[in-house]
Amino acid sequence: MLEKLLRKKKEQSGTIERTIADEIALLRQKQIPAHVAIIMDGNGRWAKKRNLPRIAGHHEGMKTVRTITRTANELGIKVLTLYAFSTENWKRPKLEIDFLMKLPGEFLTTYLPELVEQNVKVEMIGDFEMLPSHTKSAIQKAMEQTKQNDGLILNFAMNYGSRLEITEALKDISTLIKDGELDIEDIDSNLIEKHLMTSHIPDPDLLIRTSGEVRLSNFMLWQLAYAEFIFTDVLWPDFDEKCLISAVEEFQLRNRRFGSLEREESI
Ligand code: V07
Repeated sequence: MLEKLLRKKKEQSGTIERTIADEIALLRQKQIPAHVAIIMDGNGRWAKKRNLPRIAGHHEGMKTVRTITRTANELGIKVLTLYAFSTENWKRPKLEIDFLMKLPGEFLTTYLPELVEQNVKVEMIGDFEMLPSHTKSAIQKAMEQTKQNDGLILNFAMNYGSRLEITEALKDISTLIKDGELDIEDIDSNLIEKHLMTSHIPDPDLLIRTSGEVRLSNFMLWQLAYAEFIFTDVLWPDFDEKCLISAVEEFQLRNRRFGSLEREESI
């Protein structure tokens, strides 16, 4: 009742302020991107601005992963792929790598119960074997405990690099040809897709990169062929539910311009 009165008052004064829940309900009336992929950049910069060590930024970024996962789920997004660690990131200082490799364990100790409760399924793309064993077991446990869930797929790109992924796919296909199980004529984009790490999920409809950099940095090069790209200056630790909502809003505006045209035909 009080809420209703307050809203009326707001409406009369001309400042209709929608709640996050209202915004989400509105967005859900139009097309929601099935797969959103995010390059979570700007954690180091966030820390530097506050005279904190880089790892403090990574830790704060981990909290954003929780918020954005919850909001993505509420929006009805089916797959959220987050670039957590690239094949290039091994070049960073050892202490920073050691800290980063502890984050999956900490994230899952803190948030796995609520992921289970929210029907989220944890998955991973990337070279799993190269990860430290404590990182591997944390991720394995999360995948195991959420494998029955059929809500949002929270897909972490860990020790992932797109060129490595495509290289591995090429090797797999070549082996099949060498062994006589496949002919060169069988190679088409469908077949190549089947040998990528994302063979069971749709291509991203929307790519978001935070922190003002306008590069793909070896992220899902094949899969992003038709995605909408949104680059924002917001640093990842500051990226909140409103930022995700704005990005989906922007996606819907852009998509509307396609009309009935097929994406591929409208270049
Ligand atoms: C990492 C926090 C987010 C910003 C980007 C860099 C730092 C969550 C995870 C994670 C990964 C796998 C998993 C559960 C959680 C993570 C790394 C870095 C390496 F199963 N955040 N986060 N992993 N950062």
